[in-house]
Amino acid sequence: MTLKTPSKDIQLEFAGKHQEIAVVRLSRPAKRNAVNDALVLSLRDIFQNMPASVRAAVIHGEGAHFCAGLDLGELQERDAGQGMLHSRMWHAALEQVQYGPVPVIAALHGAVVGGGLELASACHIRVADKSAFYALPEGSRGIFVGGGGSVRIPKLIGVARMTDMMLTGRVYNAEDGERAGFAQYLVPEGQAFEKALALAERVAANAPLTNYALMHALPRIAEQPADQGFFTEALMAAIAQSAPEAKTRVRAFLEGKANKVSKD
Ligand code: 1HE
Repeated sequence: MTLKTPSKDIQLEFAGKHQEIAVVRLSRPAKRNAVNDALVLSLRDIFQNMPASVRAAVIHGEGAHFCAGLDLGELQERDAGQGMLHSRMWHAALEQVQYGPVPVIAALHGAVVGGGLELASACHIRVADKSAFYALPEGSRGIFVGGGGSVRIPKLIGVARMTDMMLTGRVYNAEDGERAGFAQYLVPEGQAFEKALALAERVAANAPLTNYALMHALPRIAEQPADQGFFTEALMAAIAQSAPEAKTRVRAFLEGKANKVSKD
């Protein structure tokens, strides 16, 4: 099934046995999936209006690159006030990705740069293939990140690495990028989407409340002082374990009907 979206540069389809996985595709390959205003607003709308049947999402890019970042063609036309509003528009859209209804897995290949890296960093899991490379060319273009990158990217790779990338134009290849923390999975070229979809199917099979806790409670707990974090964790744990689905799943394990943890 395909849904019509406001921008022709972004597509939404559904995959999985029960159409429970949303597949969001940046679809502007001639411009390397550079993100213009219409596209960022459509991204926000897609996550805001996600059908309740969806349990996980995958974001990927059409063509040879995931995303070349902000459409620099539109940048030239903004003054300072408009620039502020524009950045806040990106924040609102990527907030919907990070704190929306379902976990989001980014399938990365080719350029993952500027706003493309900011989008990837708002996702919950990143799978990269060997063609992926990461950069923040804002540094050399005389601008700054504006899509939440200064908040989210240091959480993946640390402030020192991000500062170096922006000051020197350093580009991380796929292997170094995985080691630095950009991606959690590194797969052969051409396989990122397939791997992301397989992970989405596993994520979609979790109890929805567990996924909610991971998306909404964990990042907040991680920002809290330890004493408050422990308390919030206890609240979330109590709520999750009291859900009927948790009781059913634990009983199934005790009765030998659920999968064991296996390293294979
Ligand atoms: C673009 C953009 C773009 C490509 N805005 N038009 N981002 C950047 O600074 C990345 C700039 N892009 C690149 O470095 C390269 O394009 C790539 C490494 C991504 C791909 O290289 P390549 O050789 O495959 O493609 P290309 O020939 O450079 O580009 C193909 C076309 O896409 C070309 O347009 P054409 O009309 O001449 O065919 C490019 O101009 C166009 N294009 N990237 C506009 N970004 C919320 S704040 C976020 C801040 C930022 O993200 S700053 C942007 C950082």
